[in-house]
Amino acid sequence: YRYQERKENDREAYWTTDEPVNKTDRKEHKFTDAYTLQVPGDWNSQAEKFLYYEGIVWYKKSFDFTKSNPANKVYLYFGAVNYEADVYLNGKKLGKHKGGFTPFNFEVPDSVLKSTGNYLVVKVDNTRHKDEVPTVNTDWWNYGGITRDVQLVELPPAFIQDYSLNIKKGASLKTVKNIPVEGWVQLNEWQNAKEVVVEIPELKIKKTFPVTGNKVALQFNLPAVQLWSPQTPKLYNVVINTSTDRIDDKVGFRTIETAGKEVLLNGKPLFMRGICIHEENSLQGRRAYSKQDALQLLGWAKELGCNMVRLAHYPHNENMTRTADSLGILVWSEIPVYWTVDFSSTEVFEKARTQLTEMITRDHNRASIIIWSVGNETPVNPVRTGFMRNLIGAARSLDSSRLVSAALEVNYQPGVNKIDDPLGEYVDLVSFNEYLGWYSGLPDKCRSANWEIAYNKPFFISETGAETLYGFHGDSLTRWSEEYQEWYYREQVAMLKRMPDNFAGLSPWILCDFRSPRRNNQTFQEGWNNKGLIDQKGRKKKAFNILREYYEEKAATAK
Ligand code: ADA
Repeated sequence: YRYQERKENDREAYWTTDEPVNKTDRKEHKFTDAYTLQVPGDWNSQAEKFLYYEGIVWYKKSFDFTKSNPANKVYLYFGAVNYEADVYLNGKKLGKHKGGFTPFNFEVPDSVLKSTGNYLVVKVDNTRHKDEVPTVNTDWWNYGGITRDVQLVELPPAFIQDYSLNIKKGASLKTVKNIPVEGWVQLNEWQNAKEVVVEIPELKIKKTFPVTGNKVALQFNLPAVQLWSPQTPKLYNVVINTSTDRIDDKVGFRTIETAGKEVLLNGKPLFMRGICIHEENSLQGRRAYSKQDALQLLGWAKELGCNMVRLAHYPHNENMTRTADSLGILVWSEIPVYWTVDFSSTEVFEKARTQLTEMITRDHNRASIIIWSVGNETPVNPVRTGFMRNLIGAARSLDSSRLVSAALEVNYQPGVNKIDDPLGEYVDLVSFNEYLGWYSGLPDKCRSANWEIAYNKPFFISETGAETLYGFHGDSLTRWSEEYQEWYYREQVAMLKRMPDNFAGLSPWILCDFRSPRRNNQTFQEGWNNKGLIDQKGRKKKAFNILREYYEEKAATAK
């Protein structure tokens, strides 16, 4: 595996096929018996024989439930089901949902709900299809199942659906006194509601707003506030009351914007010391879902010196974004428009837009999230650019208070690496993935790299990385060795130090080794993508320290 012994760009060295390996032929799997599966949880990791299983699983569960008030409404809420869910209660179909990483809910009619012996059945299908989002090819494991919490939610007939609170756009943050805040409260019905009361006890704020429609506009000033930032992730309890319903939440106040070549957090230049993360607990080889999982992943990111994470390549569970809020870690959140989907199809666009809407609806009150990403490495062509541009527009109209980006590809030309994807025109932050020294050439290629960014905007390296197997050692020319990855990071860091001044940060690929059906090099992969800085057993590879040193240096030099 010494570099000289292999051809440059020898893709065989990285994976054996571009098509996913079909170990998932359903005919081979005639599982007819019943199993007990944990929810939340993917099925693949719950029994050895399910590891490769892709197809249909029927879940059933019975429960008793008595409403505390007969007039109340009941909803069945799913944090996420991968990919398709058909939900039945007591033999009646409540609804269907597609999309593996976002929440959905169905109202449970009184005529269906019983006080004892309710029978919930969910048909889950994770079969990949070309016309879905994501499509057939992904470089991550297609964990199937009810992967997040399911909740039965009881609400008063008139309830609060959603709310938003943000520092007013353009507000001056020169003093932390009297900062204007704006927002809204969304009610499912408003005719009998008189007022909405918003309280932030710690700031002694109690404001009353008259109800004149479903959406109640909020506007008030914060007398003195500690802004949310990675250094001071201050969260305030917010209580929203109508006469019939009440919401308790914890929110942080901060602004995020770009100005010329810079990203500004609370009006100050920000350098993002990031890392990419998959929603996976590598130690247990399963989808991550719990608060403990979030603390482990984000804790490692902190140890690395990060102030930011890119949650690739789909919306992660809410524990991640809530934990990021409390730990003070900035977040890039993404929808799985990954590589090539059918960009010419309006149905596919609607599927992507639905996931974008569900992601933003769930998390738009999380201070940690500063970037919505509409996709990853989509190949440049006019049809795709129209599709992506419309998604960017959709993200902005759902939430104008954050940056919009997408991980773009580099246009490699002789002597110059160009970032000239036409999408650069429409995003706030020009982001791209590069693997100089892994997918082509040696890491010292970075020394002569010439970057040309066609847009006068801040730019961000959303991926860079090299594979290595923890504990495999050699000289730095030995591919897959820890020394090669270490060298790769050294050369990358040296290159980053020469980047133009609109360089706003990076999120290397990736925090942990992760499962991927594409990665079938038998010596070094065996179904894992090993670009992690941390291996399957939680052990840190040598390159971890290279990146940490760079981040320590960046943190010390303010920006
Ligand atoms: C792509 C892709 C990632 C990851 C990476 C790799 O850039 O965006 O999902 O799989 O390749 O490891 O090669």
